[in-house]
Amino acid sequence: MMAHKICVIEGDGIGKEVVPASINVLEATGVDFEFIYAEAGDEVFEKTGKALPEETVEKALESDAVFFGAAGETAADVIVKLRQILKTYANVRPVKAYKGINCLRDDIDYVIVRENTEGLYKGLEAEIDEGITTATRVITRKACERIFKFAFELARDRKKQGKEGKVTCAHKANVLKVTDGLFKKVFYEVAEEYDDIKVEDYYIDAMNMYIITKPQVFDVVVTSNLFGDILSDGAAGTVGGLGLAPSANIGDEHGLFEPVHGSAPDIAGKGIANPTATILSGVLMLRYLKEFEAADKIEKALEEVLAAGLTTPDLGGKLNTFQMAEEVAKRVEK
Ligand code: GGG
Repeated sequence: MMAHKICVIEGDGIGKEVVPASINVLEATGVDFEFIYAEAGDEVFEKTGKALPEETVEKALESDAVFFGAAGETAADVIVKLRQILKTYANVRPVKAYKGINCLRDDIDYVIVRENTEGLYKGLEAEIDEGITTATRVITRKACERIFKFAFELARDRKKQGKEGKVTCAHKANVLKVTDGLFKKVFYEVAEEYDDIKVEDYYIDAMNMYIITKPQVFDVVVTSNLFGDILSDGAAGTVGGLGLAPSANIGDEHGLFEPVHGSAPDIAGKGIANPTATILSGVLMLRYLKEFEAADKIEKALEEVLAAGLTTPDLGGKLNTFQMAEEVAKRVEK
């Protein structure tokens, strides 16, 4: 077996802490990795004037997967750009309650699927006149069909594992009549190909309430780019916070794995960032690489560590980032 070639981009702030800590956990599995390090973000922008150097893009394109930390002020030119370059059109953000964590309910287990290539994050902003700015929201039939098919296939896979088999579409079609009008229309068209999967749709503002008032009813939630970015941070708050929220960016040719959180400049350098979101992103990466046994081992070890309260201070524990990751690694090695 060839080693899995992983492009590692720590990025900014706490990315420089949670990524190396999580790599220690990945290495504890014994899976053969070749880690190739690359730079991106605010720091490299200050040094070179480029937030996403060409060399980094080349390394990302040549790798089997990208393991990313956090973006800061240059997020639009780094992580949003990289997802577009790699054509990772589905941003998969699991929302799951783990034992030992103070969650809204202990039966929360759903996945937000965020369209990752267009919407308001297409980057089409302009100052059309002094004090008048615009942003163009791009919603195309092609990207809608692709993301809805992805969401329905995911719901089918989850149904096989005992989940309900339901896709909820979140949009604002009553106000954004043209763009979200198309989004909602294509959702129901694609749904016709999946008569084994239940469907429903909500306005994004109502959805924002429902992830708090009835999070246990959701299975797969699909939405557009900006709505998904906002919704998933709120959802993370219902299961212990951003320190526990992983994500996978999936395309037909590439996969990029990163915690949902950003660079957290308020705690960067203090060694107290929670590595869980990045460790779980590593679990998603292992499943993408078909290393299922190693993925299950890490998730089980992490569950034990969380349940035992061997955590960073955000979860009430006394450990630092590397100590918490080490507790997971020790249990993986056993
Ligand atoms: N690891 C994710 C990250 O760096 N997030 C910072 C951010 O601003 N991201 C924008 C986005 O997820 O679209």
